[in-house]
Amino acid sequence: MRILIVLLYFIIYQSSLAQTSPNVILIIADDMALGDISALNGGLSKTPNIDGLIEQGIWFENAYSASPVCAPARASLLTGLYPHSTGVVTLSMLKYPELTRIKKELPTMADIFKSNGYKTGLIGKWHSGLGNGYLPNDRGFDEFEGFLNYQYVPDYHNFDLNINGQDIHFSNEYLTEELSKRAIDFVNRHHDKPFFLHLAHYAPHRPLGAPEDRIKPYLDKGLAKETATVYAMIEIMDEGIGALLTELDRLGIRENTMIIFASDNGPDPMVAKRPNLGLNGTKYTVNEGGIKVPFVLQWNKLGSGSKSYPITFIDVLPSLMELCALEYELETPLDGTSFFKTLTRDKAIPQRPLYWQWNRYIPEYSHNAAVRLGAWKYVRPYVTKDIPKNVSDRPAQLYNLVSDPYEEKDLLEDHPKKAQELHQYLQQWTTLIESRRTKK
Ligand SMILES: [Ca+2]
Repeated sequence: MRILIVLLYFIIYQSSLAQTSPNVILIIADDMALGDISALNGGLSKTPNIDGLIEQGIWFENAYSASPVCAPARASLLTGLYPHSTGVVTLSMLKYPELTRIKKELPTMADIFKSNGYKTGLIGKWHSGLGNGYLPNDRGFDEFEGFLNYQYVPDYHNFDLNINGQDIHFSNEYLTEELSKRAIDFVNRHHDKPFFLHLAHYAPHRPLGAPEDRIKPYLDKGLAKETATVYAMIEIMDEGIGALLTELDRLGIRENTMIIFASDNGPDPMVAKRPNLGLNGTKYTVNEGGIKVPFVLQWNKLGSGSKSYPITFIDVLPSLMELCALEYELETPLDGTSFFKTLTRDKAIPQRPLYWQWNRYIPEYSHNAAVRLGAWKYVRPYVTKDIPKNVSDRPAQLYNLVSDPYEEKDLLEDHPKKAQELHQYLQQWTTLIESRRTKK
């Protein structure tokens, strides 16, 4: 009888969660490291509002992007598929338009929210395709106020924004503050109906830049100029998030608004080397430092806590579909798994292999590829930043992330069977994902 009552409670609780059509604000920082969060770095940086979300929300201790670089990570987030299935496998939209746009036949997260009656908006970075039919307003976003690629932002104080198809130049504003202001305006205009807002900040992506008076306190702490600038950029983004949360409170919609904050990949090694919790690797590599990212989901109805099982960006869309009871007939089954039930019950997602691979241009799967299964991670190392022309002969590595989260001790020779098992997983995934990628 007790089991039945508990079960009924969960069914009623879950359906009441789903019936509310919560607003969703998905905030993504660009190239922000886990170690850039004040709560995790002993106060070296200043991120009180992100810290607050972590304290009040659900913190995913082992959250991963789907890629160590921007465009593939974002395509994955927006579709619930591995980057290779989306068609977005490299970075330059101008040089390789066909390798950097989400396939038209795939619905995006925005398409799905929109078809369920949500008002949808993207404020900030797109980087998921150029050309007719591939722009944000074509891909489910009712409103777009942002930049299509890096050419729009030669400087944080001197940039263009595309406002629903029209480019407008800004020379006396600071990009991050402008995006925060527009996000607040969006929730003001749409607070009386369900909305999905994707706020895709550029901070702290290069070109580094922030007002001198915001950099100075970090210089006074003895930090190098570049690191001080990155922390100032992040602090300004954090303030904007705080202002957005205050606005939700003022409008009386905080209770019914779910907020996700994450970063698209690890810190850029070209700028501002800074501590990242001791993780090995950076942006561009499939080592932990390249793909392990901040990820917090805050919604008052879900309470607070932390989850230790691994998730990746492919899990976000299926989870949001369940959390918001979104209906959509998907022709391509999603690669990700919903973590919805783990939030309302004390459970974990069943163990499954998770994959990463990236190189510039057409994928060469022997380069910079990894699979994680439980504690184990098998890595085919990063080779070169140039387009690979050959199969990599660099030896693979095997790590136990529970005993060695910093990937310091290669256990391949000690555990050849485990390495072989994971190698086979990676091979099977490669075959499947490449056939999907090249499917016409
Ligand atoms: Ca990025």
